[in-house]
Amino acid sequence: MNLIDSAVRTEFVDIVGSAHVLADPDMRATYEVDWTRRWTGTASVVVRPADTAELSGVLGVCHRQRLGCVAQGGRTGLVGGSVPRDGEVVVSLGRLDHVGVVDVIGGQLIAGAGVTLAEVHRQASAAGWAFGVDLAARDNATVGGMVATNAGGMRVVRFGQMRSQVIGLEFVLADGTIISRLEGPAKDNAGYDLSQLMVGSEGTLGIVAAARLRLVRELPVRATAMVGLERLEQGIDIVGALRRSATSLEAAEVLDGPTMDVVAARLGSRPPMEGYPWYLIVECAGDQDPSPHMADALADAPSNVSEGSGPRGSGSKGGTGTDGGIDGSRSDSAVAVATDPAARRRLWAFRDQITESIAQLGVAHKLDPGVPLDQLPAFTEEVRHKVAELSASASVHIFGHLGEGNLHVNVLGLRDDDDRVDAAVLELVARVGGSIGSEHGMGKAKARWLSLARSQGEIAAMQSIKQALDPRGILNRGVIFPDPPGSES
Ligand code: 2HG
Ligand code: ZN
Repeated sequence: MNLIDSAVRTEFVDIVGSAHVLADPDMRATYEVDWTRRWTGTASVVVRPADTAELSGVLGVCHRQRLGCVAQGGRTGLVGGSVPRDGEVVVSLGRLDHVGVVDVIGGQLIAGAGVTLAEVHRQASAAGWAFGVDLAARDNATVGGMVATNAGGMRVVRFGQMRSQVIGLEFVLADGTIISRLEGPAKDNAGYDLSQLMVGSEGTLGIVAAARLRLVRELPVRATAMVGLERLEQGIDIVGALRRSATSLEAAEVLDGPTMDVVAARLGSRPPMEGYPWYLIVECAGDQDPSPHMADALADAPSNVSEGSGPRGSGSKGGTGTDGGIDGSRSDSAVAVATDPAARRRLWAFRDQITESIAQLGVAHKLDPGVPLDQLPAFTEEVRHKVAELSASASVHIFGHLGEGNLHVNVLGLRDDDDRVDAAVLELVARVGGSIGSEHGMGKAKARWLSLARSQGEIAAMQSIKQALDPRGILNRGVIFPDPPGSES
């Protein structure tokens, strides 16, 4: 528990101004809970620096005073990595929201830690470029948090995770030292790449102030398909075939039947086909309409493929989704393809709205395993079986990024502090050689299971790095590494 006396508070006020040092419980409240409502705690104070120099000053005070601190962006990380536990200083990065001019020749953009993903997309697109990472949380997730967690999302299959978009960072070490790699040539191998070390470090090694991001070429024509699957294996085959044959596979997402049901209920609209245990959403892009290239791969779908069908999956030849309507009776086809933007958006709504739809039903336990593709179908069965065995009241929703074998397991109906299901699923993941933190990282939610995922040698090396960069252990205590026995935050 940090004790912040008035002298320390005055130091913060001198750096960021009194309007940006929030000590009043009402003012702190929104910073003390994350998007899921599962992760909450108490901050001694919330400090809101406006730029890198102020951030450095704030960390300098925390370091001198040995005050635990938590960096915070959009609070959409889902594993409790951005909220305080017990009296930490919350360093909110929302005011670092400057976006630089797009480098239209080099295809780059510099964005402050507090810039939302949606804003990065807007700026890139206005300059004739695109950004390679997209998430359903795009309106809230911010650049700093996305870098710190190596965010993935729905286009990893094409462009990789946040790590692949980072050319360089400006960040601040625990003692206030500023490291700036926002300028200079994009290709630079003079020693360790400290920017990349920060990516995925979950705020435990330093705090990101700004990022120099790589942009990608926007392919102008897109086709989105939803496919009803009798078995998950069919989806894996389709994605494999699309990878081999289609011009550019940009997304390969999957959701199970229970998840589709809750999303459809929230949207108040029916998907183009119903009654399947799994639904696949794939998107390809190209300079020309990619849907003809998709047809062969989609032929592996369980029922007839209606090449060029409208989004009802009506089987009509020729038009590619220009009728725009996907509300209506159950399609006689397992495939619906859409090419016009409105129809594509309606298909994507069934994916984009998943997390919100589940949150409406309660506070979910969220896991994000990555499992080798050949093990994935059996793994999902085992997960359902395990959950049913451990809790009669629990319901399971499985969805996620089929391209990477990264599925989200959301379990509703469990007490917040009952982690038997979490433990069982993570042990299962480890047994099949998967990742227990495939996308969201470890946060506080999974720290206690780190040894399932990393060898003793790896953990020791990670701890040496932590010790070197944050010798007083002030940054994001309890995240990634479990607390040593008997310690306090
Ligand atoms: C997604 O893929 C996000 O939509 C959120 O990673 C996953 O809500 C979740 O568990
Ligand atoms: Zn995800």
